[in-house]
This record gives sequence, structure tokens and C-alpha cells, in this order.
Amino acid sequence: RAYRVAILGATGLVGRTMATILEERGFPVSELIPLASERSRGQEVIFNGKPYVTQVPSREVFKGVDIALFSAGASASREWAPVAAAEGAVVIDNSSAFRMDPDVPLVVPEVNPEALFDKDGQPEKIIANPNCSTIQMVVALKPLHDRYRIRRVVVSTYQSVTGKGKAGRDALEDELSGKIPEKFTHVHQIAYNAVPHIDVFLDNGYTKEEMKMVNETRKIMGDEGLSISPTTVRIPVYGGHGESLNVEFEEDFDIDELRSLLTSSPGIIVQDDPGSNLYPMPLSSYEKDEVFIGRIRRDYWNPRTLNLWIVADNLRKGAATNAVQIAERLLGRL
Ligand code: 11C
Repeated sequence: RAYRVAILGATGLVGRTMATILEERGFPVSELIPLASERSRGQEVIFNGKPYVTQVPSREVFKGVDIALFSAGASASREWAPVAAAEGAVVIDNSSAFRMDPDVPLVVPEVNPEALFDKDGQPEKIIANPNCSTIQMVVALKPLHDRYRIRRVVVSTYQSVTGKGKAGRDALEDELSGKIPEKFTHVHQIAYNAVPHIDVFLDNGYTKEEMKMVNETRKIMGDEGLSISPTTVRIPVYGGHGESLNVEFEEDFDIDELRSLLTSSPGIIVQDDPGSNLYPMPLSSYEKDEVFIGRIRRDYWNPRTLNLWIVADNLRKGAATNAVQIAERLLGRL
């Protein structure tokens, strides 16, 4: 059977990538229903070679929708997810609106696919898609935690401007071409710069982006005791987010065994050959669906501790691909 799939936020960078990925993966779509705000009404989304005209969301348009992929920000999700779910759709929501709601599963299919279904085996009505910087980190941490028990993670991110959507990408292009705006999209000039400030600061001195990495990781990994210490930084690149991790384990590890464990884990491609200058980079992960891992090495000072470098396309595995992979897990269960 084929499914009626709505995309809310269909004209944004993530929304358009969702349509591309549904098409690339041959997801069985009988009808695509692109939705966006009044500002984008009438814009077209091309799917399987056909143009689909964007409509504004309403209760009516969700009638008969099987799967609704949302990526239009938290307030649109708060307004429309309950409506779409009441009309019978399963909502896969890429915003932060429901991620920490104890009744809503927060899912990365390689890590906790079992959370997608209730105790009767039925899909939950609203499923949250995690933040991009969380997704790529948990794909890497899951096999390591299962085998060696993680005690603490120190992570620094190098995040693409596309994390802030089209506006974030345009800001970099404008600044590089010499247009300096009255108000910077990335708080400060991002061209030729690195800004250790993503989303707003909280009272504890961390940013909201950093606390997403803490709280979402604990929820997805099902371990509230995990200690994660992040610093998130915006850098002037496209293509993907990079993350440098220092991971301390309870157990000893053999580095060759650990490397094979990562190599054989789902969703991961190990690119780690310093002799031939091979390691993951944003440009080489661009438009790929996997999480790339390299620079795998034991901490020089602490033997139970590992350093590694992780890169993934933030619009794909960090957002759209993860959402479509969730939808794929629901096939045959709707
Ligand atoms: C960024 N990680 O790079 C953010 C974008 O909670 O889904 C995604 C925000 C989110 O700015």
C-alpha cells in the first residue's frame, strides 16, 4: 500500500530535503501534501518529477493523511501536531516542541526503534525527531555504551550555518560577498569566524543547543546518569556538523575491537586512515545519509578514554533522513 504523506514546512531547507529523501528511498507515497505558512502559499515542491503546490495547514488538509512530517518550528508543531494526530495521522516532528515530553518517544532508529510503538504494538501518534547535533552523536555512542558503558562525554561541535535554515546559509553568503547586515543572523559575523553560541543562553551558563545535547541524549539512550559536557560552536561551513568527542568508559577497551565495533554498527561509516589523510569532513559528508567517524584514538593520558571525530549532514541524518527512517519503520504498521 502507498501512503498520503504531508510535509509541514515543505519549502524550508529541511522540508525540501524530506521530499528529496522520500523520493530517493522510494518511500511508497500515494499523494504528497506540502504545507507551509501563508508566506509560502502557492510555492511548488517537486516530487518524483511532478510539481505539488503548497497549501496552508488546516484541520481539513490533515483528513486522510497517514504520515505528517513536521519541520516548521516548535510553535507550528504545538498548534498542528495535535490536530493532525486527532485526524488519524502519525506525526513525526522535527521541532523541539515535544522532545522532552515523557509521553512522546524521541527516536533515532539505530538506537531506540522500540520506542516508536505502544505496548499494543501500535505506532505512537506523535514521534519526536531529535536535534541534529544529538542524532549524529547518539548513533556513534550507542554501540560504545552497550559494550563499554560510557561514564562521561566531553563534546565540542563545529556546526554548519544550515542549522539555522535558509536564513543561516544566506547570512554567510551575504557576509562573504561584503554585505554586512544591521543585525547578524548568527549573533556575530559568521564569515571568517567561529561563534560559540547556538540558540539562547540558559541560567546554568550553557546554551539551549548544549542542553538539548545533554537531555535528548539521556532520553534516547535511556540513561539519565550519562554525564555529557557540550560546547556548541557555529562555523562558516555548509554540508554538515562536526563533533569532537572525548569519551570516558567504565570498562577497558581494545582499540582495534572498538574500531571494528563502530565499523559494523548500523548507520556508521568509519573513515579513519591518517596515513592517507582520510577523516570525515563536512564537504565529504554533504548529501550523505550516514554518520562518518574518524580520528579514532585512545586518550593520551587516560587509558579508558577515547577521542573521536564525527561528521554528518545535518539536513539529512540530522533531520530529514532520520525522520524518513522513522516513517520507514512504521510501514505495514499504520
Ligand atoms: C542548529 N541544531 O544547528 C540547530 C538546528 O532543535 O532541531 C536544529 C534545532 C532543533 O542551529
